[in-house]
Amino acid sequence: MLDVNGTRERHTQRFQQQAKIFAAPGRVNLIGEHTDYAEGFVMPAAIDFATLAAISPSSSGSISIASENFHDQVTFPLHSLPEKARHHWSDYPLGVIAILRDKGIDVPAFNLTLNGDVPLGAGLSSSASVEVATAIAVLSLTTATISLPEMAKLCQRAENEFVGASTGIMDQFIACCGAEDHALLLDCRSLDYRLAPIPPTVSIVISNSMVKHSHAGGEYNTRRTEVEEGTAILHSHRPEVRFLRDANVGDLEKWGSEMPHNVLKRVRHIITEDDRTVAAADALEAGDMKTLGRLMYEAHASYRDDFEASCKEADILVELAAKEPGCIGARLTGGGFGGCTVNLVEQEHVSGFIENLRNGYRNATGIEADIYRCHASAGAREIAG
Ligand code: GAF
Repeated sequence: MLDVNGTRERHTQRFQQQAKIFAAPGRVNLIGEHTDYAEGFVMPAAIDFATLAAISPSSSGSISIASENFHDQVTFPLHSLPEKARHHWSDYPLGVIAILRDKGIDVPAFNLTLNGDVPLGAGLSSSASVEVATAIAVLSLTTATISLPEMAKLCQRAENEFVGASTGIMDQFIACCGAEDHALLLDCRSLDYRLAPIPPTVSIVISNSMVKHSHAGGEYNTRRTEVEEGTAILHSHRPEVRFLRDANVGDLEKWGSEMPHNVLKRVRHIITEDDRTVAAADALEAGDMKTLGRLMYEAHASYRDDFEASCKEADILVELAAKEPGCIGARLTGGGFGGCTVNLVEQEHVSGFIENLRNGYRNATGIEADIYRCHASAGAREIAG
């Protein structure tokens, strides 16, 4: 439950000012993993975990950013803001400010309090929610008019150029443009999207393997490099293949043998994942939950076997979920190498599902999983008040 009143009060106590409050959600990706930077398709939903940003203008000539989660505060004069990441929680909001300024936006002095309940390091996009909450709050103090998709691109730049993680557009985009009760099919090339309603009879259950996930670790960037290596081989034969979005399974049959085996597998995951993701959106829109579930299981197998981005704990969670009555589909969600699985579960079975999954996981691994029943939520917004 987002602590809007508490965040507002603590901002007032800390800075002696009334704040405006903004929220930006975390996300769960239903399908389409590591396809965003290959200009392909993803289908995430925003969730009801979010970062709150309480902001007020300041006459001090400085910016102060307090984090309730880290029990810490940083202050810098506007004329000497950090120019690069310091491996500190404040890299994310400071990165956003650096990019806004780089874009020519006149960022005034301000006081900002950040307070989030997106589990950290769980693959639910806590970083994007911090970036987007910061962006929408800071922009409210300026005269700039920036659309939500544009804001997503600026926040992605903050993560790529300032924080130094080579991530795609998915997380920032859904944090900006998510919609209540809907998943969002995003074309990561054109940034066109369509919203697909999640039937009210279906619940999103997220199970945290408790294995920590991080983009800052080398694995995400290594996968990206492998994907680029495979793309370059296909491009040398078919110059119109600039990203794997442009490639198909036939290309792999012709030229896959020129790739190192690991590269071939990464490329195969992405090419087939794009097809699965578009098919999954069609299935969701048609109310064909059986097909959607099958595609989610296939996506997990591809993520595990071809992309090799799963971990044994996530595999156990998916295997256990698949045996449960009412489980439509399950897979590891997000950047991989730990984090959470997403499960679509028929509402009437949710309580039993959660209990059995928790017990089964404890018996198999000795780990106590955090399991969240989530709700597809709205993207970045001001909280009235
Ligand atoms: C992380 C990244 F931030 C996204 O851009 C995306 O690549 C995802 O991993 C994998 O699908 O969340």
